[in-house]
Amino acid sequence: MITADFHASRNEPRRLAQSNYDVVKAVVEQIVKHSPNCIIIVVTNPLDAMAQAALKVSGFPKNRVLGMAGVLDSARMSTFVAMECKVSVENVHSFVLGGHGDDMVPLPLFDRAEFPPRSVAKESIDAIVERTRKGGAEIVNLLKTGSAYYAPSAAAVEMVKRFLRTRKRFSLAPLPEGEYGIKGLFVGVP
Ligand code: 2OP
Repeated sequence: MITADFHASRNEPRRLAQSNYDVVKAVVEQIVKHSPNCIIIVVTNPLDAMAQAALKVSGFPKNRVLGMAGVLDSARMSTFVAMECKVSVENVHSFVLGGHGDDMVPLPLFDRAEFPPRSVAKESIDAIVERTRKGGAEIVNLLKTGSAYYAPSAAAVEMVKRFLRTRKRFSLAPLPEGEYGIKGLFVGVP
């Protein structure tokens, strides 16, 4: 797992890419040296650019370099849904697709929740979608310096567990080659 969100928020992708590229490159070189058969899960922002960098520097096939997006963002969305509906977060399953940033696509699939359907006002749904999109930035702004370490770390661990223990569907950010009509970008897909 690579995580190195130094110095800048994900809303400043150019500056972030410049400061994080060297870190990602150095870490990936060590990964390749010491663990040549591993799967790399890139957590570093800007996610697409850093996953591209990890793929290139590692020389790994694309099925061994993945971005960690959906699990983190879905967990945040589930939290907000649970707070709104006053149910346990354990009973909410959310799905967030697309890029990891303010343009991500949180899907308000409340019908998938394992609790009796209840009407959620459109304004509340819109607020949940918006807060999910800006969840990382919200934490970064609260911390003032550094990045949102805890949720990304927990989400990366959760992603590894799902790889190893379940075949349950979840979203991650691979490099599609035309699947879902997407090519050449690390974005969240099912
Ligand atoms: C996050 O979403 C900052 O991208 C980081 O926690």
